[in-house]
Amino acid sequence: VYNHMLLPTVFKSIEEEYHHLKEHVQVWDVSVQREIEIRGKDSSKLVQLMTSRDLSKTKIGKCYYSPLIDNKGNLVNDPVLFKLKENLWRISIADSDVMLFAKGLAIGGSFDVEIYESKVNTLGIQGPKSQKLMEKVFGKKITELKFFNFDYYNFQGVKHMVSKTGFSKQTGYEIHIENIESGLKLYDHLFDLGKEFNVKPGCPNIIERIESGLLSYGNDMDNQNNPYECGFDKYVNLDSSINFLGKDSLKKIKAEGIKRKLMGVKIDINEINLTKEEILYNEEGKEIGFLRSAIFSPTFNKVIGIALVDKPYFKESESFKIIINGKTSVGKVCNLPFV
Ligand code: THG
Repeated sequence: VYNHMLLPTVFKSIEEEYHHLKEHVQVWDVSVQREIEIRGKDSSKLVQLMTSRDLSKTKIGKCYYSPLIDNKGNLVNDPVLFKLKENLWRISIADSDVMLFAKGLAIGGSFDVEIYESKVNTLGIQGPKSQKLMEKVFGKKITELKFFNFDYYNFQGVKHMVSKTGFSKQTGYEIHIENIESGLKLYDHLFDLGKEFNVKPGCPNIIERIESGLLSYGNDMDNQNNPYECGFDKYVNLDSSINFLGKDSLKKIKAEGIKRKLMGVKIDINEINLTKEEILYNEEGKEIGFLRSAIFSPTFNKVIGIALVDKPYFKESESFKIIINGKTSVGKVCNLPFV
């Protein structure tokens, strides 16, 4: 369950789909990435208030991965922002209720804005052959679209917003469908034209996303974590004159230095079924962190994962012990991404 909707996590097998995603192209229904629109005179002021990323030089047609922060400096969400017009933003959210947070701020601060969940449903086209497929569907012009940009492309007389974004590092696009009728035709068309590229239905793949270091809000981090603990340093702009919630808290956190950090881990076992956060121990049996996501990686031939690791253990090659199903195994901390 993601944003009160169902998101598929696997069709046949996670490993089979992992290999397919890295070689071919997949079509993902990622409409759970609800898109919250903020429109009106104060829209830019409100969106800036919610994120630590400096939006003062943002441009229409560009996308911005931006941590949303509360007054304590903790993460509320980590959406992709789309600047549609000077006074119109779309916030493509991870799994938490951003619309209500935004409305609360807008009401409390008497902002002149309208906030609503748009009727956009997003299709992900991910994999190394995604550009070939998109070119066949939308024409040559789409090959000029750059990473984290969006534009509008014609399909059978209907314009669709397409961004070069997505929750994989295998290159890909997202089609932000507003016209459902055309969207359904487009869906079938993608599978018809995609035959020569071995297109398959898919969904965010946990092996690929962990290897690529794509973090998942609600799994790897949540409202107990600040952006520095998540390695989002480049999305925190404390030195400019922008005004956002938690700015003072983040200045303090930065000055004091973080006490824990999300890191990659490699564990010498061949399978894992993570149902709770498992503790990491050092040689002396001291708790040094906990595992938040994990899966067997056929590429590393061991279990890989993302763990919140305490200072001073959050460094490459630090070894730890972990007890899975009553059996003690060993592992090593590593930097993200894995590949
Ligand atoms: N697509 C869209 N919305 C989303 C997601 C998505 N909302 C929720 C969730 N996924 C947000 N998580 C991420 C995480 C990383 C990236 C995108 C969404 C990503 N990051 C770039 C990188 O790591 O190279 C950074 C881009 C930048 O510098 O701005 O791609 O998948 N629509």
